[in-house]
Amino acid sequence: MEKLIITAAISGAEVTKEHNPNVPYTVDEIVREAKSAYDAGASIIHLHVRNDDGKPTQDRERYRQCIDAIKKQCKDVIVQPSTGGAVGMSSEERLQPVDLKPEMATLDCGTCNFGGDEIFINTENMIKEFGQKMIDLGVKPEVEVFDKGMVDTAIRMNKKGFIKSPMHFDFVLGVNGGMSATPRDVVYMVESIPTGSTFTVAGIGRHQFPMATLAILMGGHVRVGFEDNLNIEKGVLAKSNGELVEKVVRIAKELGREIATPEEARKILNL
Ligand code: KMH
Ligand code: ZN
Repeated sequence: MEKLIITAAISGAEVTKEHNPNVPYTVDEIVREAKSAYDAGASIIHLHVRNDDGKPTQDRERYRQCIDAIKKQCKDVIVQPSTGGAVGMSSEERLQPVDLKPEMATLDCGTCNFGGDEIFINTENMIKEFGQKMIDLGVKPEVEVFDKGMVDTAIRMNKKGFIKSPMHFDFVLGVNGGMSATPRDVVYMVESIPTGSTFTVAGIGRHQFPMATLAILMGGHVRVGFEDNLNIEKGVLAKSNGELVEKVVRIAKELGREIATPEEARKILNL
């Protein structure tokens, strides 16, 4: 089996210090969390940035500042900015970090409910615009899908030339409004992606470690981090993103799966 790529989604846009005081807002806090994850074995940092008061922003310069600061501490890490941003942001706002030509960025392939009255909007034209911009700037998309219809949309976008092959998917499972997080869901998703694709599984909340374990067993890759889950175990807040990554590394070792370095991750993902 290929080595395991661990992505740490260190910050997100929805979680706050009220949920877990270790959620990072400032540049220094973002770097602290990225370094803890990298030192523990993460090869990719999935990044959302904030203003110092915690408000999510997609500001290009704030991303530049954070990425430069992360790269100083974690030299070879792959930084993958979000183009999802936070619910309600415009396309223009969300696309800003792609101008920095990161190695990767997320490309969300459909609209879904996001709990309460929230709707995370990704129309077909938006997906085309985001996909084309990533092709133009040489950025590899991580195709984020919250249900099976989004896999089908990505495949259509791939056929129309808006996403290049081989595609790399992130199955985000367990969002209120998206697909549930059971072994059956993961098998269905894996069987639905084109041959030659790679995939990561991100389980939300209590689903994080069961989904990670399943992905490890099935030859996929794993995303953990505060964006998706704040607890190291039931009722116990994680002290850092590094602690969440360490737990995945322990599970992977027990199951005989080696951890990919950033260089190895680049080869597996064709970066
Ligand atoms: N914050 C969510 C609305 C992404 O990073 O591409 C969207 C999100 C997806 O987190
Ligand atoms: Zn995200």
